[in-house]
Parts: sequence; structure tokens; C-alpha cells
Amino acid sequence: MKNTYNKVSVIGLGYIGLPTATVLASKGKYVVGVDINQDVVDTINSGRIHIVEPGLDVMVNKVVRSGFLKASTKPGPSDAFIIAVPTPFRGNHEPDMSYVDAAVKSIASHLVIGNLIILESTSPVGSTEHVANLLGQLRPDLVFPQRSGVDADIQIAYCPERVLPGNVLFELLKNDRIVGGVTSECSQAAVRLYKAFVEGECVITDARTAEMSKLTENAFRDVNIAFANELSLICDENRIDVWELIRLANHHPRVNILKPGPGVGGHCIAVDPWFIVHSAPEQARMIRVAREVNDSKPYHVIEKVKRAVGSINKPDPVIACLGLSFKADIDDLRESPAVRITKAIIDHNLGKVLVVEPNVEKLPDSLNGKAVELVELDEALSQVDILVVLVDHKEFLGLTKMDLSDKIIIDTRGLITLSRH
Ligand code: SAJ
Repeated sequence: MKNTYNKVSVIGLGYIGLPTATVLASKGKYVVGVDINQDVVDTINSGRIHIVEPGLDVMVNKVVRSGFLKASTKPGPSDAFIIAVPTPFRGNHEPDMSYVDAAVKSIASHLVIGNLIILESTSPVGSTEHVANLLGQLRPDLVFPQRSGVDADIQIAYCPERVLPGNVLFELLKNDRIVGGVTSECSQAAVRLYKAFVEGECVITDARTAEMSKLTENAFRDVNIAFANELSLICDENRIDVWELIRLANHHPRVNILKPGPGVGGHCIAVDPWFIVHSAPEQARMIRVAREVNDSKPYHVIEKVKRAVGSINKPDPVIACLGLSFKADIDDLRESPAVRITKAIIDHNLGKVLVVEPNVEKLPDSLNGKAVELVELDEALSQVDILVVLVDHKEFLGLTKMDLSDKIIIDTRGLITLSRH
């Protein structure tokens, strides 16, 4: 009889691993979530969570209390293993696979015939083969699919996560899923596991194409955001309102320009395109330039703030930065251009700096000890000379130019409207 993978270990309990473990547990799988951080493990075992994701706290509490989800710092025997650990890049944009390697080594001794291993971490092309070869070295007693195809003892597949932070629980169920097995038997095995919760289509391909597909999706978005960011610079030079321009251009039936912003943040879109560039540096010219355009956008915002400070005749102007997170209505400050810009404004001593970030209770470590205050929106508005809108949080949506007529506004998100509608 085909294995139905009743016991699943999820290695890495971050923004992807924890929701995946929780959804599997909610479908009646016995799930062990593994994380090297003891605090994370203790938090989850007490029925709470260490990240912010709408609806996840309630669901974790339920599956922990019903005994379907347990967290541990060490993996043990299982029917299936899902690896969802970080894959950052090193200083020179070279992918850092050390967390994946550590995860593979941690499960190797527990493998038995019939097991399924899935790599979900965003990874450079060839990573699944690398995992399979590493396991072959660590467990010469087992037969792996890259050697023997249908007769393999262990099945291995790459199945990238594609969920949007803030909407993870919905997208985990509803999104289509790319499944790239080392062999077609591996793909079939992975689909059997994912069908426990995926309502979208499971689309089968080979591991290398699946790896590239994930990188391509995020590079596509990065290139499109870079186009919008470049347009915003061109419009500044030509004294054109970029938001008005994009609104007009998007009336064309085949044009859909994304939104400019202060830069691209988070741990996905600002990272993954580099994996493509690293794998084919000569060919990946546009993808590289898009990364450079998006990475340089914060500097243009900082220059604008400097010019604004120079233009007002006040020794210590009040500069209010609205938003710190990497995008709207989340608390995630990782790789956030808003944090980078705020820090630069403080470090350049451009004025008295106030920050409004409704989604956090304290400033991040990178701003701690600096001359900056975290304040409510009303307080910031009552003092501000230069308003720098960095994130389009829902709390800021009502702001109008009318209310702020005597202030200088640097609106990187096109949020401040002319008047109330
Ligand atoms: N951004 C803009 N303008 C836009 C859209 C986004 O400046 O028009 C900025 C955001 O403010 C943010 C950054 O881009 O700083 C990334 O935000 P995002 O919402 O585009 O994407 P992420 O990083 O939250 O999630 C992405 C998603 N990938 C795609 O949409 C192709 C998600 O589906 C992936 O699962 C996720 O990366 C991931 O984990 O790889």
C-alpha cells in the first residue's frame, strides 16, 4: 500500500515552516516541528507563536492542545520530512546553503525505507540534487532516487513555498503548488503528501525546473517593481507625478505597472533574484540591474529628505517617518528599506526624528539608542515639518494634502491624496 505519510517532521519553524506544520496538523497528521531555537520550541509547545501571521495563533493553539503538533529541538523518525530553513546569501550574493546542509545532516540518521524528503526553502538550481547526493554520502546503506530511479528507498522532491506574508493560511491551501521530484515517483509521493491540505493544483515538473520557477517568480516581481521605481526617478527629473502617470498608463488594456516605493524589502524578493544572477552572471543582466535599481531607491529617498531639510529655514526641523516594516500592515522589519532610510536620516543629523509604526511596540535594535522617538500618528502630525511616508499602513490612509498644507511631504508610496473623497 502507498505511504500516506501520517507522521511528518517540519524542519525550521519560521514564517513558512510553522504555518505548514500547523496546517498539516489541522488535517490530522502527527507533526513534529523542529527548530534549533529552544525559545521558539517552548513558545509553540505552550500553544503560542513567535511570529505575526493573521489567524495562526488560534490554529497553533488548537493543534498543540489536540496533540497533533509538537515542537522539538531535535528531529526523530518520521514518514516524511519537510525542510523549510532560511537560505540567505553571503556578502558577495553567493547563496548560503549552510542551514539546508545542517537540516539534512540532522535528519540523515533517522531515515528508513519509504521516507519522503521535501525541500521547500527557496534554493539555487541544483540544490535538490545536492541534498540527494549529501544524503547518499551520509547513508550509503540506503538507495536514493538519483542513483536508481523507481527502486529508490527514499523519495526526494523540491516543492517551493509561494505564500504571501499576511495571507499565508489562505494561500497555503488555495495556491497551486509546483512539485519537482528527483524522479516522477518522487513527484507522485510529494503530491500525495501535499494533497492532505492543498486545494490548488499540484503541478509536476523536475527538481531543477521547480527550483528555477520559484526564483523566476520573485525575479519577475522584482523586475516589475524596478520598472516602477525607475519611472519614479524619471518622473522626479521631469516634474511629473508618477502616480498619476501610472494610473493613466494602466488604463491601457495590456499595461499593468506596479507601484514605486522606498525600495524592496523582506527576505524573498530582495534575495532570490541574486541566486539567478549567481548561477548565470553573464546572461542575467536585466535581473541584476533590477536588483541594483531597487537596492538604490532608498538613497534617492534620503537625498530628497536632505534637499527638503536644506529648503526650509529652520535649524532642527522635525522629520516624521511613517512606517518601518517592509510592507503594509505587517510587523516584519527584516530587510526593510523604511528602517534603512530612517536610520540614515538619524545618522546624518538632519533634524529631530519621530517614527510612527503602529505594528510594533518598540523600535528595532538598529535604531535603539539613537536620537529617535516612537510616537503616535497624531503626535507626529502636530509637530512635523517634513513628513516622510515610507509604508502604506491602513492607519495612514486617511491623510490628505489639505490637512498637511504647511508641511513638506515626501510620499514614497503615493498614499497622500489631494483631498478627502
Ligand atoms: N513592493 C513595491 N511595489 C509593489 C509591490 C511590492 O515596492 O508594487 C515592495 C513591497 O513594499 C516590499 C517588497 O516589494 O518591500 C516585497 O513585497 P511583496 O508583497 O511583493 O512580496 P513578499 O516579499 O511579501 O512575498 C513574495 C511573494 N512573491 C511574489 O509575489 C512573486 C510571495 O508569493 C512569495 O511566497 C514570497 O515572496 C517568498 O516567500 O518568496
